[in-house]
Amino acid sequence: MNSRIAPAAACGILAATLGTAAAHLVAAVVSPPSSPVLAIGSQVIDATPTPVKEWAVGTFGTADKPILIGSVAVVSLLLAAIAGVVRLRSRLLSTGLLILLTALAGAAAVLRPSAGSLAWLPALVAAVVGVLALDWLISRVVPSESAHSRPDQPTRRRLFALGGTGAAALALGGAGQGLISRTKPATLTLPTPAEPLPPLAKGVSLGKEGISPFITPNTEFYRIDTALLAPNVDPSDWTLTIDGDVPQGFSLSIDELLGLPMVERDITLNCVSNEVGGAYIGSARWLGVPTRELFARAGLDTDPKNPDLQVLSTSTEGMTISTPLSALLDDRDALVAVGMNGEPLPREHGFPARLVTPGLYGFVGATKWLTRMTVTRYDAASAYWTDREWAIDGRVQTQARIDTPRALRRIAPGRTFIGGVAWAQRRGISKVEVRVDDGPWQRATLGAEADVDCWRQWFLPWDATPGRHDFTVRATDGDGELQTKETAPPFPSGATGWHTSAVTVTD
Ligand SMILES: Nc1nc2c(c(=O)[nH]1)N[C@H]1C(S)=C(S)[C@@H](COP(=O)(O)O)O[C@H]1N2
Ligand SMILES: [Mo]
Repeated sequence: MNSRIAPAAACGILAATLGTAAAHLVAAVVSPPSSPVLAIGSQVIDATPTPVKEWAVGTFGTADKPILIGSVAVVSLLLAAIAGVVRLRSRLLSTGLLILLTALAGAAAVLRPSAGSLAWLPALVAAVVGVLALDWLISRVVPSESAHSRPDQPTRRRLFALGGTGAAALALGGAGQGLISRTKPATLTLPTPAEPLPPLAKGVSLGKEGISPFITPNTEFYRIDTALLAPNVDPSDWTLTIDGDVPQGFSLSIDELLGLPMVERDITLNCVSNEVGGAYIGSARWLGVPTRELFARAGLDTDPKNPDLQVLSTSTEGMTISTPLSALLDDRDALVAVGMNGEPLPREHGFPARLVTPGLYGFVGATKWLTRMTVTRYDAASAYWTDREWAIDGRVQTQARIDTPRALRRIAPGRTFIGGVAWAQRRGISKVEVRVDDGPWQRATLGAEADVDCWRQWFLPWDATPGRHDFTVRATDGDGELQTKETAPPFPSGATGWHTSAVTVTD
């Protein structure tokens, strides 16, 4: 018996891998998010409790997704191994187990908000291929129980069956993955803005090596979302709907949206999950339609400051985000953006349209792959992160970050500088101060302000003397308020505290 368990487990794993790979390929053709791997992964993301998610983002950063897929794979393969071993006792039971597993994947796919009408198909393929492959592999690979049955295959043939199945799975899965990543991203032609911004003033950039560039290139812009696969939205199938408590709801096609007068705005966007000193922040020149105009077109005539009202926005893959209605109506120019630094939104950043709300963290104001904005009351509907206990009021905290010298570097003695960025969207930055070791607070030089909703660069000349040195930085916002020294973690309202850093200066 014992000599049969390991081969049976191997058969289970390879049969499930082959089934999953075949399903991945079918999904690549009919609807990528319905691949068992992606569908189950997405459901697990949504079901993960906030503290675990925070821990994962904090520990693995943006590698959290590959790690999640890996964990799901390990658990699935374990169950597949069990199905293989069970097959030795009962064909019915092991087939049942495989069908149950694939049915779960099918349910996960069908329940995704972006599920197409064929979302069940990949799971069915996984079930059929998995069950047939297990039958075939067991008959080829597992030694027979008694001498009375058929003679065993030679070892060489057994290994060949296992290896062949593995190779077939690699080929199918690889072909699927190739198709998914090769799908040509859709694109569109941006209109010229009705209200263009002048080129950025020279002074916004201090021209100092090591300080974050004032405008973050699109390819380096941080990406945070729950989507395992960034939706590949076909603009010709896409609409933006404004509805809910508005007199005249309406929908716009992409051409209708692009035909509306567009404005440009320089806005810094950051994630509530950003630790003090963290990298989940970037600045871009956005092109879009002020949300105010869209709600005016819908005839909205409620009190623009009513704090009980929200806009529940929905994305094509089913994300929901609550934004205070007041923030989308006031003069801050929240945008339905279609352009980012002169290009259509990259797929990872919400193509073809996203919300950008200055002064609010992304999780309450920056819905990507936006498709609907519903005016409603906070007590009538809740959104994804609100359901996970994050703050409703997602106003950004004042922060300053040291970019250079990089933490824990060894640098040469002599004249150098300490530099970075500081932000307090909506309020602006009026002062940045730096303390070296236990010295006095020294006022840093600020780069010019492009907009109160954009970060500012800062630097302080410094004579580096041999030994270890600690830096602390703190910002004061445009209202004269010093950023709080009290430290808070990102959950639930954004991290606070002063950023510190240290370097060693060589002799
Ligand atoms: N559809 C969708 N939109 C989303 C999210 C998401 O998970 N799904 N994440 C939000 C969060 S938490 C942030 S910080 C910003 C990040 O935008 P970026 O990836 O373009 O930097 O997008 C927001 N919009
Ligand atoms: Mo975020």
